[in-house]
Amino acid sequence: KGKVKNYIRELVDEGKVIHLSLFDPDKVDESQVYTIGKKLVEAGTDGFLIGGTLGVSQEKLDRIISTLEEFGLPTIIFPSNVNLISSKADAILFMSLLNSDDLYYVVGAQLVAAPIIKKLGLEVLPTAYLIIGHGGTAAHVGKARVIPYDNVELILAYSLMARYMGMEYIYLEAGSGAPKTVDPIAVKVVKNNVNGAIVIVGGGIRDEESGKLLANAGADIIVTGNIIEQDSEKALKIIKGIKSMRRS
Ligand code: 1GP
Repeated sequence: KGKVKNYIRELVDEGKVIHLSLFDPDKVDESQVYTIGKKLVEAGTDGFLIGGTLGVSQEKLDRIISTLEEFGLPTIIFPSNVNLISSKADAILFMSLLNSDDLYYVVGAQLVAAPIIKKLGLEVLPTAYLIIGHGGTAAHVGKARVIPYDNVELILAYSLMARYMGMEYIYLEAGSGAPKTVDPIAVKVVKNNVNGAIVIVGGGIRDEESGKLLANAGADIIVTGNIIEQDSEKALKIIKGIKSMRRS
């Protein structure tokens, strides 16, 4: 119990920045999952997130998790809805889209999911999901009242709220495929004020430089999705860049 949480905490305590590779079961070519996964692991990725907003079937989800499991790194579900729960995974980001206008994405799906997660015995990572800037498909489907990229005050207010509610992970999301990442300044302000919460940053990270800037700003976990499928060499560079960093 608490295996994934401890794994993350230990890496952070060692001063390392964590990289998670996101696989969207709807987008990825299944026959490539093992080959790509192997390269990511060799480059130093610390684990896998599996999830996507549209068109995910349970069977495909299970198969992809089973393939990734072979690398011995944590497999974590990144759910967009209740259909993305799998007993094959090690843990699930139990997310609430705090800036959604639709209660379903704040507490509704979570209500339906909770008893299922209990039955499966999945490890839960309590996560505030904040959609910022571009927001991508997730913002549209999740009816997010998107927080502007430069509204640091609002990003911080949401993050503090999440922390005071007891959430341990804060995911600052610019949206998959976003033209611009979350602003490193926002990451810095959040990290400095959330009293040890793990800050996850993702959306639009396509080069080593952006990954490093966000990590330098205080991101504990960097997530890359699209770039893995679009240009795996670039993805490997991002990982190596992040993994070469140490915090004091
Ligand atoms: C999306 O944060 C993730 O939910 C990753 O985004 O696909 O743009 O890397 P990208």
